[in-house]
Amino acid sequence: METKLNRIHPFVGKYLRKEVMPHGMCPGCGNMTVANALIRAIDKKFGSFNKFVFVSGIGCAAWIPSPHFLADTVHVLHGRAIPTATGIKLANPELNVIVISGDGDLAAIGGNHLFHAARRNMDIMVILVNNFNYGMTGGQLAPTTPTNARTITTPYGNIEEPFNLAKLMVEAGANFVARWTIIHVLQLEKSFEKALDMEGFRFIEVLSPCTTRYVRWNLRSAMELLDYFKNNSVYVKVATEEDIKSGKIIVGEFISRRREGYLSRYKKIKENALKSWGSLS
Ligand SMILES: Cc1ncc(C[n+]2csc(CCOP(=O)(O)OP(=O)(O)O)c2C)c(N)n1
Repeated sequence: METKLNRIHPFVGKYLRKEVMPHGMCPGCGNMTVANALIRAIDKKFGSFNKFVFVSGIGCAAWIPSPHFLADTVHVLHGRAIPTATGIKLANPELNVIVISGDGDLAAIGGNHLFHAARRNMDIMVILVNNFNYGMTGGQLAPTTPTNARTITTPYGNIEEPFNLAKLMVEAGANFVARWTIIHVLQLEKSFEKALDMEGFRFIEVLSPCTTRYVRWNLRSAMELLDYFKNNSVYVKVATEEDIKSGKIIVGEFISRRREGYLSRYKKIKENALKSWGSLS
């Protein structure tokens, strides 16, 4: 039946489940902007979710694919999206495996998995939605919370330094690393397109407003954060040392390289071992 929702967006019913539309994200949240950019990239390159698996942990960002995507999705234990995605990719290398989750899920409880998947150059794509706090559970401090920012667990300001995740992923060994904010929708879509074509570990960080938690503790409105993103984002290619030190948000591609992915190396090692030993049992 033709419903009002079908008419509103052609993705509903093809890529997004009708039953969960309109979605339950807070007004002003960036999560569905990320979903939109990703679906547009996949639609352009593949035309469907066929052969895609989306894996997420726990948190609001983890809800982007599950329950919203009309696709094969796996919603796993908090922090364990990357090992699950790794297992899926190793079991069936033909699948495109994409992890979508939050900064808390992927860089706090799941931090170890993130760094090692990048080091292995595991053939998965990871989209980390960084809203600077644990949104779902009430806005607690995360490893990405800016210094001095207020959260429910740091009401007088955060003492710690946040991780620079994009930089860390480059150092750890990822093939592709980009960072955008949710106002850079077209650039984000282009980065998704590019990453979809590559092997190895691909990491895309998206800075996004958590309107009900982080924004409420630190700013007057989500618009103020969007303005901040707009006025303080500097493309990585033109960023100077002064920009980095001045607290600007460095956006753009951090790295794009063609190091051999884990699966290709695994295949070669297996073939060589079989040649030498005849059988691996
Ligand atoms: C083992 C375990 N510890 C803690 C929790 C509680 N918990 C649920 S979501 C979450 C943090 C999510 O933060 P983030 O990944 O940044 O997602 P957001 O909600 O901000 O999008 C926590 C601590 C849990 N579900 N399981």
